[in-house]
Order: sequence, then C-alpha cells, then structure tokens
Amino acid sequence: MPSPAVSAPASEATRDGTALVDVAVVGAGFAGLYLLHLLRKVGFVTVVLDEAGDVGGTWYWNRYPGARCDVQTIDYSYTFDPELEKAWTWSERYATQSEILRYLGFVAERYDLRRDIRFHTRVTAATWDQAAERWLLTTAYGATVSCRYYIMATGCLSSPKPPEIDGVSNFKGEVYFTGRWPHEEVKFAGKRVAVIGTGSSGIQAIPLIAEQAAHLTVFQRTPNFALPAQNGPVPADRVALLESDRAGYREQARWSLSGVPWPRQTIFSWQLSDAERRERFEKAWARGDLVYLLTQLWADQGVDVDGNKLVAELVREKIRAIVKDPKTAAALSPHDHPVGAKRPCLDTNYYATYNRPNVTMVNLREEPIEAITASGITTKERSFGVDVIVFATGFDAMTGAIMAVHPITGRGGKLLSDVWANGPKTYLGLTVAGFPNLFMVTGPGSPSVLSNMVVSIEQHVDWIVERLIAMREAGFTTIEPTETAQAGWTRHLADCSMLTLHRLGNTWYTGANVPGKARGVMPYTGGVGPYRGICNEVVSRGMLGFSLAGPNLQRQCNDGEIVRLQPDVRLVLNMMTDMKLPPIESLGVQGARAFATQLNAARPAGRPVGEVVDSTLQGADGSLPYRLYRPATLGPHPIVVYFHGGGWVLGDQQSDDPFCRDMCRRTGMIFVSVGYRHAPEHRFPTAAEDGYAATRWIAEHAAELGGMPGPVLVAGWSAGGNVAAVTCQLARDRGGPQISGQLLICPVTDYTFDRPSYNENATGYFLTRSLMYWFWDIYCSPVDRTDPRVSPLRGKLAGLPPAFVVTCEFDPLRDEGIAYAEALGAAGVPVEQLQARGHFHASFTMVDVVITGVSGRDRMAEALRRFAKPPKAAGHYEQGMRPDRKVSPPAHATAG
Ligand code: N01
Repeated sequence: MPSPAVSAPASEATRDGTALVDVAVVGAGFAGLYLLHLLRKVGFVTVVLDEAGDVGGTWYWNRYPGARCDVQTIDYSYTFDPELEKAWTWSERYATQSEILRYLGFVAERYDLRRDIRFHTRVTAATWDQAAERWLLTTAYGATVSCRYYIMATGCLSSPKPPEIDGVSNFKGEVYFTGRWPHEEVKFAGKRVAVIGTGSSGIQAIPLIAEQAAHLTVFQRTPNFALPAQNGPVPADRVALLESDRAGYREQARWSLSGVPWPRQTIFSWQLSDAERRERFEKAWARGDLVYLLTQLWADQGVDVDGNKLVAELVREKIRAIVKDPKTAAALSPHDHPVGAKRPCLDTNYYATYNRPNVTMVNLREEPIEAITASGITTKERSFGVDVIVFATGFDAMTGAIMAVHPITGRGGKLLSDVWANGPKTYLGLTVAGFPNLFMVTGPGSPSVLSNMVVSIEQHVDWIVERLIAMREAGFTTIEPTETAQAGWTRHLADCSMLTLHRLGNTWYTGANVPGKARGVMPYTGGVGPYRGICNEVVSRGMLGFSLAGPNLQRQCNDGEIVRLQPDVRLVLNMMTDMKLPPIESLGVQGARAFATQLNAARPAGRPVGEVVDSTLQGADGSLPYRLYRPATLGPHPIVVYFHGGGWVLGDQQSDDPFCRDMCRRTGMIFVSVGYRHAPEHRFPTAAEDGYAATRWIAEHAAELGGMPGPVLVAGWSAGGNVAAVTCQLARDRGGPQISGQLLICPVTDYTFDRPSYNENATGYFLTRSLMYWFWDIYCSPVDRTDPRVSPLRGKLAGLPPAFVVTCEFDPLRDEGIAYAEALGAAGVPVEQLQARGHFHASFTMVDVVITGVSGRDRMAEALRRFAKPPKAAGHYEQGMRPDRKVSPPAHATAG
C-alpha cells in the first residue's frame, strides 16, 4: 500500500515547493479514479489527493460488517472500457465492500493510477488566485498544490456526522463508527453491543453483529423501509439481457431515470385489483432489487401519496409477518415517510434478527437517549450496560465532504460556506458561480444519490473532461457559471422536487438529519436521462449559462437559463418532438379528429369517481350528449358545467375525461361535460349558444341530476374556456341561469393574434399559432370575430360571476387570458389568476402525465369550492361582493 511519503509524480513540476499541475482531484473513489485515467489519457497533468491510505473512497472507509452495495453490481460497475468489463466478473449480485474495494484496486492497477495519487493527504483549504487563474490547495501535512482546475470527487456520503448525543467521550468501552470502520477485525463475541441508528448501514450491520454478540441492543429513532436482498448469483434474466447487447444495455441505463435499465411503468395503481397489486409486490419482494421495488410496481408509486401508501402498507404487512413480537413489529414499521422518500435499505435477515433472544430493540420515540455514560446508555426510562457502541448515525450528506475542505475561497474572496449558508447553490450540480474552474462530481443539484452512482459519475467525468479539452482547443483558461444560470437551475431543482415524494421525508436528502443544516431536496429528482439531456443541451446551445475567458480571447458569456419549462412539460414536449408528429392542421378536420382520438386513447385512464353517466340534454337546437361525473360522497353536490377544449372543432364530452374525473374528486362536485356542436358543421355562434342552452338545462334539472338546486358553476379549457366565459355573459344578459363562479383554463378570449405570447410561443409548445389560425378560420368568419359570443373580452364584463383564470407561460393564449382576468377585475368582478410558470397549454388537462399540474388543479378546486359556498346574506355572488382571496399552493400532491 502506498505510504504518505509518496513522492511527487514525475509528471508534476514544482515551484517553491508547490506542485504545479493542470488538474487536482480530491478523492480516489469511483469518480477520482476514472477522472485520473481520462485526464491523463488526454494529456492533462493530474494529481489526486485523498485522506485515505489507498483507493476506494466510500468503500475504503465503510468496512463495517455486512457492508455491500444496494444496486446490483453488474450495474454498479465502470462501463467506460469494454475490455475492463470483460476482465472482471462479480461473484454475487450485491458485492461485499471487500470485493468492491478489490475491484477498485484492480482498476487502479490496470491503468497504473496509484503513481499519481497522494494518499494520507487531506486538503485543508483551496483558494482561487485570480491573477494566476489557478487554485492553490493546502494540505494537512503541509504540501501545497497549484492547479488550473480543481475537481471535488469527494462523494456524497463520506463525511460522517457527529452522533449529537451527550457523553460519548465518557464511555469507557469500545466505540465504532460505521463510516470510519477500523481495518482490523472487530470482535463482538461475548460482548454486550449497542447499535445506534437504523439506516442502511445499521440495517446491514445489525444481523451480523447479532450473530456474534452476547447481547445486542438496537437504539432506533426512526424505522426505515427495508427489502431483503435475496443475495446470491446475479439473476439470469439480467445477465442474459446485458450479454445480449452490452452496449445497448449500458446506453439504456444512461438514459433511464435511475441509471439502471428498467422500463417506465405505465399502469396506475387504480387500474389494478388488490390481487394484482399484491402479485406485483410479491414479485418485487422476491426479486430483492430496490430499483425494481421503487419503479416497477405501478406508475404512481413514486409520485402520488395514495399510490405510495399502497406499497407502504404491503411492506408493513411483511414486517408484521416476520417479526413475532407485535410491539417490536409496530416499532419497526415506518409511518412517517413515503416509501422511497428516504433511501430504503437492502437487508439480509434484518427484520428476523429481532426474533433472536439476544436482541432487544429500544424505541427512542418512546424513550429518548438522555446520555452516554462510562458504562453504557441511559434513556428516559432505563440504563443499558454495554461494552461496545456502534454509531450508524449517518453522514452530513452531499455538502459535508465538499465543505470539509474549508475554507474554499473563490473569486473576490467569496467563501463557499457563505454562498451555501442557506443550502447548496450550483449550476447543474457541477459548478458554482463565483468559483471559476471548480467542478464537483455528483454534486448537490445533480441526480447523484438518487441514481446508480457509477452511471452518474461516468457522465459527470466525461462531461467535465470534454469541457476541459474543448477549452484547451479554443484557448480558454477559465470557466464559471453565471448567476442567472445558477438561479434558474435552483428554480428548476425546486420544480423537479415537486415531481416526486422526496420532499415529504425528513432525510439526509433534504438536510434534515443534521441539526441546523438548511433544508431542501439536494439531489436532482428529474431523473438521470433527462439530466444527461440537459447537460448535453448546455453544450449544444453554446455553453449556455457559462462564462469562458482566456488570455488572448474575448470573454465569452452565453447567459441564460437552460430549463424554463416545468420538468415534466419538458419531457412531454421532447417526446412529441421525437414523435415527429405532423401539424394537426395539415390533417384536415376528419384527420385531426382521428388524431385527437388516437392521442386520447394513449393517455393514462382517469381515476375512479363515484359514478359516470352518459346521457343527453337539450341544447340550442336539439339534444346534445353529456357525460356526468358524480363524486363517491353522499349528495346532493354542487354542479359544474364543463366545456372541453379543441378549438371549437375537435373533442367531445369525453375528451377531457381524466381532467373531469380528477376535478370531480378534488372538488367533491358533479361535473357535467357537455358535447356541444362543432365547426365546420356548426359554425359560430353554435358552440356559444349550445353552451348557454346546456347550462340552462342543467341548472333547471339540477335536482334530477343529483345536484344541489340553485346556482351552477361553469368551467372550460381552451375553446371550452371561451364557451364558459361567453355562457356567463349570456346568462347575465338573458335572465339566468344563476352562475356562482367561472373557472377559465387557458381560455380563448379575443380574436387578435398580436399579443406577445402569440409570437413567443408560436411554435414548439403543442398549441401553435398556425393551429389557432386554423381553428378560428373553421369556426368563425372574420366579420363575426368582434362579437362577444366569440371574443368575450369585447363584451360587457360588469356583473359577471367571480372568476378564476388560469394561464400558462408557454401558451399562445397566455396574454389574452391575462387580459381577460385584468378586464374582469377592472369591471369589478372578483377575480383570481393563476399564471402558471413553466407550463404549456395542456399542462392541467394532462392528468397523471404533467405531475407538476397537481398543485394548480388543487387551487382550481379550492376556487370552485369557494364559489359554490354563497356568502350568508345572498344566494349567489353579485358583482364586487367577494374579496379576492389569496390561496397558497398545497404542500404536496394529493390524489384528489
Ligand atoms: O445513515 P442514515 P446510513 N440518536 O442517515 C439515526 C448509503 N449507504 O449510514 O432517521 C439516535 O440513513 C438516524 O435516525 P433518524 C445509503 O444511501 C448505502 O445508515 O435521523 N439515532 C438513522 O436511523 C444510505 O441511505 C449502503 O431518526 C440517530 C441512522 O442513525 C446512506 O448511505 C450502505 C441519531 C442514520 O441513518 C446513509 O446510510 C450504507 C441520534 N443522535 C449506507 N443520529 C449500501 O448498501 C442519527 N441517528 C450501498
């Protein structure tokens, strides 16, 4: 093993005792080793510094009994060199720590890496020298390194956190930390052992310690979900899949959500029977694969609280079946976080260990630890005499190891600790504004710990090294992200965090495990593949968000934000682009209708409601079909008359089915979706007159429909929003029916096309300018377009029911929706607006596809509920009666 006295590599120059290199890398784990290999290969003089005595990173330190990886090792391996893949075979599906360490040693040997690694070398400070455009690193043993580029390959879970329990230093027995386990064998035989902490480390170590110790007492504060690893040979189906097309398998992993190639589930929990769900769960349990368990049960398990609760209950059922003592089983059953919000654990005999006579579980929720004494541990209730304490208390994750190099001083004396005081700020999780030429591998703001780490590491290393090569070729010597790009990324991360349930757990993902640490989801929750696409796009768009400079070059700053769309909207639009769909207007009316039907057939089915009834009502000129959605709760319910979208040309009473179901559930109201007539068969003003007539009929037949007699509400999306707005004006002018509120989602309100949103969003966001021209031409002659029955913005607005107007940032109709809301307000109508940032025209109707639309629909439902509740003095809202109320978005997604 190399000693601390490793001399400076031959490739390094020195000046005044300071080693001069192109690149200094901190950390000799998976990331540092691959960086060194690649950087050297392309001619950068590189040194790697590591506090450890040899290569391995996290696998060097975490030597506790039972330590293994929790992603199958065929996936948790380097893929950069096919020859390396051939040269190494894993012995088990989840390799032990010692086997992984051997693998990393083998890699170091194979590429002769150790000669450029300085072990036992802790970096104590890093300072950017603007004049020299270099970083100066100081180390614990005094040596200094000057580098052009400074890369933190320090890992996400390498800085153990202190246990935060009084009296640890008083304890006279043996103390171990799982994250800093000794190299010598630790003997537990005949000893009374305490383990504090039941995360992945504790759960792996506990069964093995229990087998040796005279007695083991486990101190558990929060129970975790754990899945039996079912370790053994690598499953034959995965090996066959890999070997049938190794390159294809690896490529799929790179573009998958988690870095392991599993397909996206498309079936939702509510489409499966109890028996089918159980069967899927049992298969996952028997498979022993966390990624499989977290992604392959049903599509809503990771994004919806209700879909997730079904998984949680099935795991708790398993715990109750394995653990004999009901009180212990109950204590081991997590209830405080969704499955996957906290990293679930992969175990071998964990739950069954609590059936052993020599194991006691202490539930710290009932009896917290008060102190550690010379002879043991005292809780609020009892004292436990122990000989050994094992702290499996976790890490200051994601930021801890980076901040452990302190101070990191960037441009203008800026300290990273100050910049990150309220939580890490990065661009792409790779770079930080104000810290030129500093890179982080799998830093906060990148998928990192929510992915197969090796896939994410290889992506970062490749991206960084390619950037350094490109800079060298172009003559640039510094690179730094802009504040705009970083702020945009921070916003994008927050948007992404609404996609999954990670925000709902108090975990190390959110900084909650370290007292005083800023809270917020730190890893990128938008998925490995989408993230890779974004990093590539930064490059293809001319290093968007970066400023580059060089001695003989003009500074190049391509300022801007890489993602302004909501993450799921971006995915949907990219998917549509990939499908190379023809413009809808090029298909002709019948073709467009067939196409819309085909699109609707491919979307997720809506959720169950109490009852769905198809029938007919009386329209302006004959009967019209309608579809009624009734809540499962006891009636009578308020009625919402709903008008679908489709430009007065496409769609029918079923075409917004998932949206109506969702809103019926969310509001607890009856939704009646009206099949109003369409152009070109029925041009202006048929849709408007049908809408009005249908509303009148529904109000008159409210009791028969099971609804509340009295005022109804109206709602509509797009052209349906137009029909809803017009209906309110007609109802006011024609003596009823009474309407207590209007919900207008991306409504058409005016015939002019010159507002900025028409130009800004003319193409690329599904509803295009030319499609809108087409709709208008089919429905309404130019001479009729100023008529308020098609351009309600041109009508009289006073005296209309209160309104909730939704507009989307990337929608040609945005500005006319805003104009309508403002005009309503100016006319004294109580109005609330939801201007949805990052959304497009179909964001709110693409239920269970655009997950970030949930909070918007919650706000719409709240508005409808308020409208339906008349003020005490009057039967319905009159002009100006209701103050405009501000509504906060809900804390989390609900199923409605
Ligand atoms: O750490 P943790 P870990 N008093 O933070 C408890 C990876 N990993 O080392 O939840 C009492 O998960 C704490 O309780 P609570 C993996 O990503 C991977 O186990 O804060 N208890 C918790 O139970 C993993 O998620 C593998 O209430 C205290 C435990 O200590 C991550 O590393 C193996 C306490 C800490 O759990 C971290 O896992 C191991 C106190 N004062 C780890 N302070 C693989 O298989 C903390 N706790 C690849």
